[in-house]
Amino acid sequence: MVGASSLNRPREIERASALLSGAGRIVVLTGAGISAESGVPTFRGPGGMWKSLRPEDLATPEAFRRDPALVLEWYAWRRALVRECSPNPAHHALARLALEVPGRTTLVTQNVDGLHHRAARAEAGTADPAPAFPHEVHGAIHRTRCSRCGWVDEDPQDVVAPDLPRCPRCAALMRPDVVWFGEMLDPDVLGASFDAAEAADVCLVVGTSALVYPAASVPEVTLAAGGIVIEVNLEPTPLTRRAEVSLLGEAGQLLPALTAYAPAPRDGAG
Ligand code: BJW
Ligand code: ZN
Repeated sequence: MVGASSLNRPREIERASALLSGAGRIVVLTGAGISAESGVPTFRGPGGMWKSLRPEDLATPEAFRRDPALVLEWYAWRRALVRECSPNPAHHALARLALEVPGRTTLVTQNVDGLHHRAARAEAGTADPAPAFPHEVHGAIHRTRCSRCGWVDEDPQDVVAPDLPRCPRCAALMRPDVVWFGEMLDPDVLGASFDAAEAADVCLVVGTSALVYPAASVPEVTLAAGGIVIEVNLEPTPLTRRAEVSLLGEAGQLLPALTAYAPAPRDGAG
């Protein structure tokens, strides 16, 4: 397996593009890096949120029990930040890829920012372009859910302490509808993601440090089933040595180039 350097990038882009164009099925796993060019901070690496903040203070159920106001304020800040951001060319390229042959490409994202959804609606010109909506394995920041009964609020108000938001059904505290460390992922969402990974000839992995499990297993499932991995990242990750092609660079530049080919509809897709 050959990792590309920035020196051989043009040929490697061509090779990756040919592999994508020839694939019967594709699964795409995205992480925070795909939204970095939209202005959404990543978690790890230079400028990442975990450089100045501790995940155990903000992204665990224990942190929420200990200091719900602190956790809710952090999420309110992030929700406001995301509202001001827009999908970038990488989100748009993936939306087009998923829409061009319905059923061929499955998007799986660890991101909670909703930018894939916004790109999908813009590319499709409809409110519900289902094939281009990703499986959001870590939830969605714009929703809240009851910490006790699970009731979901699709359009919550940002409530500032001391009036913390409470469930209209059982009065327990509402929390972000995201997956924190130590919590289980939704088995249906994770199962659908692994099914797509297993069926895929190519797993395209974009902008993730590939450190957080079980999401990081998505490319591993494709590899175990005999498929290949194409990786797009600013820097090498633990996955890089197992990638057929590793492209080092910005997702917003590389993805439009990678996906700009005429796809051949394949038997069995759809
Ligand atoms: C660019 C770019 C540009 C920048 N272009 N690229 C197996 C082994 C070891 C540990 C575990 C394991 N299984 C489970 C665990 C524990 C834990 C885990 O994985 N820990 C590891 C960190 C060690 N996992 C869990 O706890 C999960 N739950 C679970 O396993 O339940 C079962 C269980 C329960 C109890 C006991 C035992 C088992 C849940 C994980 C939930 C993660 N939650 C978060 C927060 C979500 C909500 C929120 O956003 O607030 O999810 S943490 C954070 O990390 C967030 C992300 O989705 C996730 C992944 O981060 P991501 O997307 O990879 O971002 P970065 O910042 O790490 O990387 C960005 C990358 O982009 C970098 O590589 C850059 O180079 C690149 N980049 N700009 C291209 N322009
Ligand atoms: Zn409730």
